[in-house]
Amino acid sequence: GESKNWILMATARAPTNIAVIKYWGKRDEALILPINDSISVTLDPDHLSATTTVAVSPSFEKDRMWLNGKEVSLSGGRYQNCLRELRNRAGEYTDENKGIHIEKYDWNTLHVHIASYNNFPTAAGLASSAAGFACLVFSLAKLMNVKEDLSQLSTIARQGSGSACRSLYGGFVKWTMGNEMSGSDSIAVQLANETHWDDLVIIVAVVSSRQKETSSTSGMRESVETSSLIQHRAKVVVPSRILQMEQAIRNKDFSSFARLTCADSNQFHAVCLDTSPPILYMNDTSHRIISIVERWNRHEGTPTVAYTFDAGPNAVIVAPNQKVAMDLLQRLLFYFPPARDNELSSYVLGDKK
Ligand code: 2P0
Repeated sequence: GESKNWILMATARAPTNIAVIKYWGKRDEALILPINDSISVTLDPDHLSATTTVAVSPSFEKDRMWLNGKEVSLSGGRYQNCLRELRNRAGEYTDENKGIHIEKYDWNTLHVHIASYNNFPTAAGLASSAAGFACLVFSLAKLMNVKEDLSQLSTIARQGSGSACRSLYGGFVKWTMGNEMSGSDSIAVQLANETHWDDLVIIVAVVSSRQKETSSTSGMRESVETSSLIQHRAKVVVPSRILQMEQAIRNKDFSSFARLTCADSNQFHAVCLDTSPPILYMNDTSHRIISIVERWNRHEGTPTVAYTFDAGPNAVIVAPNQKVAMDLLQRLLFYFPPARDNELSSYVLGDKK
């Protein structure tokens, strides 16, 4: 019979992304279809990224996955949906030297092994599902010889975790909510690549490494079910902000970019507070950071730094350049001296390339 003595591998790396116009709320839970468009910045892959190696061999008896060296279950619906979508699009592969020949339909019986690492401590409480699913989908697509473009792959990554669809591209990315029931037009689109506006600096200030109490998935479900503000946000506020944000990015208009970023973070957290029971992702330290940055911007007369908070207390601060980033960091270190206690440990992640 045929040799089972071969193994084929592929490796990829994908960074996480930070939303400046937030995704919060689904209209379809299974397909992960959002109730509004969102826009994000993809970070430099040297920081906060996932690296995934995937392998296939006839000797593998089932699909398996390891996350940071520990085996995790692939039985969840999201993993299964991604694997099914990729297997449906897999192509044939031949390597005559190694005696490997894989037909399209072979992918339905061949099993894969997936090993993924994050280059940041998972315990830091920083989102990892965006980088993780983007990387998983991209590396498997390479392994399985899937001949689809990134926008098609983004519809698969989206079914792993909504925000993951935005991490397939660098630079500034929009996730368009789409209209189709099938989700075929709920895709990521690159607004500008990583060379555009590359003097922006992103600082992640780790406020707490504790695991968040309400997961994004259940949090946004509860918001959709109970918040009335979320409807106004999705239908009226976000559509107008998306247009303004696209323009600010195109024109590298930092003042507008910062104003919209802060306002959208605050409205997302207002929706959380408007949820019943209320969801409190930010803590006292987060609120102090908002006050410090708001005072800083008022002192300058125009926004010169932006803050944004996701489903947890950690602050993400965007500065227009290294100089402003260093000045702001110095101010933060004055209010949160590292010697005293670990209430806040900030580190610069460099420019967003
Ligand atoms: C975002 N967040 O746009 C928003 C802002 C958190 C706050 O996307 O259920 O992990 O897997 O689609 O993508 C976090 O939610 O949720 C998120 P699922 P996801 O980045």
